[in-house]
Amino acid sequence: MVATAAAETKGVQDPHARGSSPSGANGQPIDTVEPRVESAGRSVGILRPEDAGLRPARHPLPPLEDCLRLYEKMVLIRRFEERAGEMYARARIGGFLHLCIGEEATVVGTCDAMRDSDYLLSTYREHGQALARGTSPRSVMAELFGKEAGCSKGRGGSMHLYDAARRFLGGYGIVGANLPIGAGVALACELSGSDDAVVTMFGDGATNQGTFGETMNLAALWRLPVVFVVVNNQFGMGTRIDRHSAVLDLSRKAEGFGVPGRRCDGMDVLDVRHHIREALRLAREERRPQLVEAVTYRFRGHSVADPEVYRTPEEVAEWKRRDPLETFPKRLVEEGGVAQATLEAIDQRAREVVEDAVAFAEQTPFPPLESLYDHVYVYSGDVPGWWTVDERSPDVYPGERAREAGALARRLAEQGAQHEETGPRVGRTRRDLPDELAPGPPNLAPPASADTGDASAGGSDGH
Ligand SMILES: Cc1ncc(C[n+]2csc(CCOP(=O)(O)OP(=O)(O)O)c2C)c(N)n1
Ligand SMILES: [Mg+2]
Repeated sequence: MVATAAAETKGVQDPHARGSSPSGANGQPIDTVEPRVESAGRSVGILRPEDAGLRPARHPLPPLEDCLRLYEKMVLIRRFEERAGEMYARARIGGFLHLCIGEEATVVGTCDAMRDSDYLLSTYREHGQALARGTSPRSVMAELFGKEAGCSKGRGGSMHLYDAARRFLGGYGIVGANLPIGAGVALACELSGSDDAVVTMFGDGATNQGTFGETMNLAALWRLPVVFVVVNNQFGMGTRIDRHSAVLDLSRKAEGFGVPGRRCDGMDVLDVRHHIREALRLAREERRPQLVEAVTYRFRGHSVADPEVYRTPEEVAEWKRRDPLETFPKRLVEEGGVAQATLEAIDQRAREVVEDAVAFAEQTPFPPLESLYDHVYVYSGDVPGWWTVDERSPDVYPGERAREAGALARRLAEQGAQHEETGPRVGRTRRDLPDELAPGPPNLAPPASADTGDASAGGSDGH
């Protein structure tokens, strides 16, 4: 049943095109609730690609050079993230760590369809995007370790990778936050008269955010050169898609705002690349923003701290049978005549690159204490100091000026550095500051806990 509904979306009408009607694809009314798939006696959303109307795609293999590049990137991401997970368990990496293991075909297929001059924005699950765009594994691993040599100078960590040179604009911890920013970058592309385009990737959960509709509306209205990629791994933390979204066919979710969509097999790197290419062509050449839903699955938990009580091992095993790191190389051997030894050498090389990245991240230094406020902007009021943004002044005060402030700034820096050990656990605000700097009653309200539906996942602050 779901397969039928999804198959119909293949021919989704572009609302910009003449003769389109307010009804859905092929003139059919849009159902807000689709039939559920039953699994093990439970009602669930999409469970297998087949249920989403996706048959194992039969795109012919591209030239060998392309095939090996795609495989190499997917393997690098897989090996990188496996090692990152180990490093997190050994407390070499702090904060949160969200792995995209299982989703590599979606990441690599998307990035491979882009030009180097296009812009990419992602979520907190973005190590793969940085690596696929060409950011060095050393600087990504160093960032995870919080080191100065990291691609965000150790300030961002896992969730805030950034590489302006490769036009990778982050890494966003707030669900749905990158949608309007991506549209803004696309508007800048438009206003500057370039033919650069923007790809904004986000999760199935993010399609429920207000920013989703707001962004789709403006993107369609202003005909922005942007492609929205919904990485539908079928869960928002511990909440399955059929418990968080009334519309299960996410490729249609932006239709009412004027952004047509298409669905692809997120476990097939060639299918993803094919659809993103076409979507980018429409966005770039015809100024018609597009949405692409990639149906995929994450093999690991939401973050590394996830007991995964919301799904069964059988379900995970079922999806692992479609692991792109298994199915794609199998095709390369069986249909492309690639020698197994060639693939093994690529894998071995990826392992070595990752080992080198870990060794580099281990030995490279943390940012020096006196640089604590460099590259940091804080809105005034929350944290007092010269390095804040002050709404009463037209100027933005960059962190570098903290040094000019002398001894007091130094005292603040030292207190900040020691805060983990000496500060109160609750609130993490101004309690500890010297009286002369305390800006009024502290806000000690405990952070709101995230609603994770039927099971908890991730860390205490919602990640
Ligand atoms: C605005 C906002 N609300 C809630 C959270 C807590 N949170 C972090 S990740 C997440 C799930 C998002 O799921 P999805 O968009 O499907 O992305 P995925 O993690 O599956 O890649 C939630 C609710 C947040 N970071 N930001
Ligand atoms: Mg998700």
